[in-house]
Amino acid sequence: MRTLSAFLLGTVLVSIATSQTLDNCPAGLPRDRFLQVHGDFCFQFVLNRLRTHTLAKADCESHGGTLALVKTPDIQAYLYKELVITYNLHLSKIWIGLNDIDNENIYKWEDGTPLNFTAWDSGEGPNSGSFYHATHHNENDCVVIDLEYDSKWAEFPCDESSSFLFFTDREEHYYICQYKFSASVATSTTQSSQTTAAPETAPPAATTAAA
Ligand SMILES: [Ca+2]
Repeated sequence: MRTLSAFLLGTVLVSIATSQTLDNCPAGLPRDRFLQVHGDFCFQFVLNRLRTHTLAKADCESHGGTLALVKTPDIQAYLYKELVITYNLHLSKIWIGLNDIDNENIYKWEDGTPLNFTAWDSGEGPNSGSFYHATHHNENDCVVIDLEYDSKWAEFPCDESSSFLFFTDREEHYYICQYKFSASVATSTTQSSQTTAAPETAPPAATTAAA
């Protein structure tokens, strides 16, 4: 019985912890199955609209985040698992927060940190030595994880790709935003939990109107 009680208590504590960390994601994001917590970050899988890298990056930044920073094998594996198993995508290309816009062939993460871990597909990346990279690297400055190739990384134009003659195509893909936990939200959550010990009542109308 003691073991069962400990198990139930543990389950409740884990549930509370999970709930609190989701609460610490930016307030403006929809709380749905596309918002997840992994490690110390919130990840928002934007899989219902296609955007250029420039617009995808701006969307993440509008909520205080960046495109996903895939700095470790753990995050690479996590994103791959969620995209393929949870969201059932298999051929899509997904923007991440890696580019060589500032210095050609010197890739860095959107938060300014240099590249250590990499998962380039064969023939992709500055050190691939491929003919494709040698002939296309100037126009390819942004990076996707390519589910068609086991989630390996590939270089693409950030906004438009050349097509026939003088025509161009907009380079639009799904994307993943990454957010640090919000300290202000964490503080307000703590305060809120301290003040809700009393029976719940509706907030005074005057307070709502003043806000
Ligand atoms: Ca480039």
